[in-house]
Amino acid sequence: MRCKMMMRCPAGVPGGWLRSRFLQSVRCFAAGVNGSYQVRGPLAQLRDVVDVNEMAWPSFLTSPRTAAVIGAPAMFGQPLAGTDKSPQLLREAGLHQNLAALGWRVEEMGDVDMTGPPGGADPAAAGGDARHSLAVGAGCRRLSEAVFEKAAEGKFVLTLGGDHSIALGTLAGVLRARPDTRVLWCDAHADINSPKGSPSGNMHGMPLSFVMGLSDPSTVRGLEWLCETDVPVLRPERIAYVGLRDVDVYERKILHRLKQEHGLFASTMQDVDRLGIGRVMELALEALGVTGNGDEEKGAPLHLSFDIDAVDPKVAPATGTVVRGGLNYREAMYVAESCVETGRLGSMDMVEVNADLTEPSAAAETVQLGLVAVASAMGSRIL
Ligand SMILES: [Mn+2]
Repeated sequence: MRCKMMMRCPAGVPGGWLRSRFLQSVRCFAAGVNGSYQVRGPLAQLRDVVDVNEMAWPSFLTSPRTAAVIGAPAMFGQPLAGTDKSPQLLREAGLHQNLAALGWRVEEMGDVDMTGPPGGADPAAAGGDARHSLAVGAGCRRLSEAVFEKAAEGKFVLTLGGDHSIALGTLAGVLRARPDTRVLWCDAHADINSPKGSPSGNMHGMPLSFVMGLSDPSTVRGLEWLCETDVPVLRPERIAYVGLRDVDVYERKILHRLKQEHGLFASTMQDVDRLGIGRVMELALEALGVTGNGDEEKGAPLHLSFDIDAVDPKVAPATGTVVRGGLNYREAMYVAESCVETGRLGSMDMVEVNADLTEPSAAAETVQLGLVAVASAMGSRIL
């Protein structure tokens, strides 16, 4: 041992004794685990701990805990091509592996056909009040069936958009299977336009108007099915907004009325500024009646509709309707984490990722953000 040569004994200390103590500790360190790493008492029991991370999951999810992954490659709810590619991009970036690592059995359902009825051009595409309503309606009808089936089987339903018009299908399906469902809408936009009130006619800004019965689906070509199935209307007190910062004139009027008269919870980025995301989420989940009290038998199911444009464009640049001043990275994760911590989360949409709109590296970052937000909502924890 080289350290032996470097030993200098202070005056009065027997050199041989000190040397032997020193060498003993060096040997002990080099050997790694030996007698001095023995712990006794309660600490010793920790050596047998393999999983300290088990969360409370809703009782309506069956065992073994299974995630049904449904692709909804929709692009007709808005004018930019590219949203149709994101289900595949999210899968290729490692979605299944992430979910498996979190303890989920993954049931991949593939992509639902989100195109219009066969037979040529969609008449509503020309600039009607609800653009491409035949395609959006037909796709969402198929999607609602797929979501209903998997939710009714007791699976966690994860739907990968697509633009946000797909929420018309996911909410119709999940509400039919779990009628008490509450909805956390994380978005820069309110998506509650009526066809007449919408400045653009893009249906990704309208899903809530139909699901909440504020617009009559029977008057829109392609959406008639929504009146014919036994889908309960989503009541205003059962939806909470987080992340709002770009609201159209008609939407503002509707939101004011719904807030004042019907108990709708609509928080904006200003609320996040003032209260912090922690308090905003506490208030949102309280308003929905899904506070995390740890009692999984109590409380209603929760659905998280996560529009990637809720996140600031610096963090999530690859999306179609970017608005500055959004949630930062941690705030976005916090939204997802606090939803799953209620023990009531049973379904989620991840929408509006459009990798065609930016440089590849920025697109990959946005896809990655979507992936991490999904993992956070499905049980990924820092500790
Ligand atoms: Mn949206």
